Amino acid sequence: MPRNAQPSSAPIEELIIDVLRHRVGKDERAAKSHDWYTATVLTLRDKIIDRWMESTRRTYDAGSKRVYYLSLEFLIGRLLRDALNNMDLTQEMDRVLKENGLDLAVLEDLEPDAALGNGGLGRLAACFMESLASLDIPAYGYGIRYVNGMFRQRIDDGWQVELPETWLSHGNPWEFDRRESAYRIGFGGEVVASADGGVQWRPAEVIEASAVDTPVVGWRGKRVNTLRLWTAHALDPIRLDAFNAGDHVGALENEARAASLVRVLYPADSTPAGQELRLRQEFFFSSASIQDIVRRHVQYEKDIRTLPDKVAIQLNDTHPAVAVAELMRLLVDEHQLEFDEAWELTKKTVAYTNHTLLPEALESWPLPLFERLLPRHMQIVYAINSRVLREAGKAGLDGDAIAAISLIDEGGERRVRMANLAFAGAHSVNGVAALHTDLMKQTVFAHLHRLYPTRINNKTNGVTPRRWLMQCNPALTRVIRDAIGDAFLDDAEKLSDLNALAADPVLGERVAEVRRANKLALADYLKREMGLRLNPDALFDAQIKRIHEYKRQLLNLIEAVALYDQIRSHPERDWVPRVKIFAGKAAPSYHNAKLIIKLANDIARRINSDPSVGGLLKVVFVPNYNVSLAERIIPAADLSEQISTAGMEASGTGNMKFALNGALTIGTLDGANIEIMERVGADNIFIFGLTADEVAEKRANGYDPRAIIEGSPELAQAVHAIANGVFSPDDPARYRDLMEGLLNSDWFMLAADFDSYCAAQRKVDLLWQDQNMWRTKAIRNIANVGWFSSDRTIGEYARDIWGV
Ligand code: NBG
Repeated sequence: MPRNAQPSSAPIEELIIDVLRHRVGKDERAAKSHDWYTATVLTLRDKIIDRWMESTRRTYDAGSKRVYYLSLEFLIGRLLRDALNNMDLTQEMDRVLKENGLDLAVLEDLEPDAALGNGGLGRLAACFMESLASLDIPAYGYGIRYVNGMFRQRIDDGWQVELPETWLSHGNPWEFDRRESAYRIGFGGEVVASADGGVQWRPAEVIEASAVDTPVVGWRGKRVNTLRLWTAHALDPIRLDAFNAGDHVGALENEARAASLVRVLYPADSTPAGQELRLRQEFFFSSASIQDIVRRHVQYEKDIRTLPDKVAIQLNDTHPAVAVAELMRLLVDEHQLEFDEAWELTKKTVAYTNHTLLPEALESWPLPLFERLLPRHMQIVYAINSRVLREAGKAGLDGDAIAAISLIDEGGERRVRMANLAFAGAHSVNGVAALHTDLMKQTVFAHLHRLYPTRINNKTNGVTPRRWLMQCNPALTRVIRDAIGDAFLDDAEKLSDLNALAADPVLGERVAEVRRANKLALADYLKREMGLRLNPDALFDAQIKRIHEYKRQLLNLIEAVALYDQIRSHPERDWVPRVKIFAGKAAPSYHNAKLIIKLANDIARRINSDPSVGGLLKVVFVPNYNVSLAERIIPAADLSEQISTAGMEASGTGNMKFALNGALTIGTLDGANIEIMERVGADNIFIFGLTADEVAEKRANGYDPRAIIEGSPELAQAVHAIANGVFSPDDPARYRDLMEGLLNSDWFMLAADFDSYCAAQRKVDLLWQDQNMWRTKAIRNIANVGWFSSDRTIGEYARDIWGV
C-alpha cells in the first residue's frame, strides 16, 4: 500500500482527498459512495493508528499488566460512527463530507455489520472491548475472523431462511493483516518421549493461524487496544506437483481445509454445536491466543514464572476452556516447568465467566473425539483431574459430589466437561448477574463451589453508553446534556442528576419529542423495508433478541392473540393503540424457535389486515436482527419486553439498553431485571410472574398447565385458536404440536405466568393514558441505570479479578 503523503495531523479535508486518490485510487469526480466510505474509514484509521502506537508504547514502557479477553464471539456491529464519536471527529468529518456533497449518515449505512456473534455473549464482548479502552486498560481481545459471521436471516412466506453473511465482500478497511504474527496449530497425532525426559506432542496435522488486527478506540480516544482475530492458512497452500500433474483443484485442498475452519460462526445460541469442527475452532483460536500471549510475555519479561503478574486471561464462557490445557502444555512441555508449578501459574493467570445455566449449553466433548484430536491435552486433563479429585477426597466430599466435580462425565458415554475444566483452572469464576451467580452456586457448580468456596463471584453485566446512548440516540443525548450538563458523558452514573428533574414537564416534553422523532424514523424505515404503515403515536412494544423458548416470545404472541380477541369483543373500550415489534434469529436446527417465527408472521398477517381492530394493534416481525437494527429499534421503543422464565436468563443486556434510552420494562424477576428494578424502583417497572424459586418449586412438585389453561378463558381461547389453525388456514395443523406442548408440559411455564403478564400489560395501558406520569417514569429509568455501564462492570473485573 502506498504511503500516506500527508502527515496524519493535517486537516481532515486534505487527508481525505489524499487518501481517496492515493489509497483508494479514485479521483474526487469519479469516486462513488463506496470509495468515499473507504476513504473516510482510512482517514480516520490513520488518526487512530497514532494513538494505537502511543498506547502500545505506554504499556510497554510502564511494564503494565495486560488483560486478554478470549471469546469465540465479538458482535461489534459497525465501527465508523463508534470510532468517530470516540475520537471526537463526528462533526468535523460530517462537515468535510458535506463540502464534498456527501452525507455521513449515508456512508455509515454502507458499512456492513461485523456480525461475529450470536447474541448477548458476543455483544457483551464488544462492549467490554470498548470499555477496556475507555478505562485505559491495556487489553487484547482474541477471537476468530469468520469469513461468514452470523447468518443473514430472510423471511420467506413467514419462515426463516438462513443465508451466508458476506460482510467481507468489499474488503474490510478497518483491519490489518499480520502475516508475521503466525503460529502453528496442531491436531491429532501422538505423544512421544522427548530427549529431555519429558514428552512432546507430534501432531498429525498442522494449520497456521495468522493474526488480523482491528483497533478499538476508547472514549475520547484515550487508548486504542487491539482486537486480534485469527485466520487460518495451510502450511503448504498449493501442492505444486499435484497441480502440475493436472489436479488443479486437489492441489489446493490443504488451503481449502484450513479456510473451512474460519468460515462460519456456529449459529447456535445456548446449545453446543456438537460438531468436531466446533472443537477444532475452539482449540485453533485458544492455542493461537495462548501461544501469542506466552510469546509476548517471554519476549518482554524474560521469565515465564512472572506470567500471573503481567497477564490476566479471561475466558468468555466455556468455548475457550481448552486454553487451560493448552497453557499447561506450553508451560510443561515447552518451558519445562514442573506440573504443579505450572498448575499454580495457570490458575493465577486464568479466570472464567459463565454465561448460562441451561444444561444443554454446558459444553462437553465425547472423550474419544477429544483424545483423537488433542492427545496431549487429554493427558493433561487427566492429570488435572486427578489433582482436583484428590483435593475433593481430602475435603471429605462424597461419591456423588466427586462424580459431579470430575472433569470427566462417567455417566453413559464418557465426555470431557469443559465448564469443570474452566472452573478448575481458574482463580475466579464469575456469573453475570446477582441471581445467576447465586443459582450457579446452588445448581451447576454446587459441588465445585463447596470444594472451592471463594472462587465464584458476581459481575453484573453492563453495556457501553457510548454506543447504546450517545451514538444510537444523539437527540436524547442532547436533551440530557441541556438538562444536566456533560458530566454523564464520562461517568454514566451521573445520569442520576436527572432524578431531580424527573417530574419537570418541560424535560418530559423534550424527551417525548425525541422519542416521537425516533419512532417516526423507525416507522419510515419499516415502510421502506417492509411496506408497513405504523402509527407513531401508538405504544411501541419491542421484544428483540434471539428466538428461544425460555425467552418466551410465545407468551408475548399469545397475549397478542388474546388482546386481538378482546379488542374485537369490546370495541367500545378505550384501547391503547399498540405496535408489537419482534426481531431475532433462531438457530437453524431449532425447530420450535423457527416455528415461533412463522407464528409471529402468521399472526401479523392476520391481525394487520383485519379492519375490525382499526389499527389498534399491529404485529411486526422485522427480519435479520443485528446490532444496527437494535440501534434503530431501541431508541424508538416505549416498552421493553424482558419476559423469560425466571431463573433462565443469565443476565440480559438488551434490558439495560432499553432502560438507558427511556423505555419502561415489562419483565420477570430474572437475570439483571432484578437489579434494574432495584435501581429504577419498583414503581417504574412492570414486574410480573413467578420467581425463580417458585419455578423450581413447581417443576419439582408437579405442575398442571392444562388445568391452568382451561381455567383461564382468555388463555384457553388463544391457545385453541392457534392450535386449530385460525392463524394458519393454509395448514391448520401447523401449530397443533406447539400448543399441545403447552397443554401437556409447558416447561417454560407460560401458562403459569399468563394471567399476571396480561394484568401487567393492562397496567401498561393504564399508565400510557397518563402521558405525564409515563414520561416521569421514563426519565427515572434513564436516571437510574447508569450503573449498568460496562465501564462499571469492567472496573469491577479489573479490581477484583485481574488486579489491573
Ligand atoms: C448469554 C445469556 C444472557 C447474557 C449474555 C451475556 C450465552 C451463552 N449467554 O442472559 O443468555 O446477558 O450471555 O452475559 O449466550
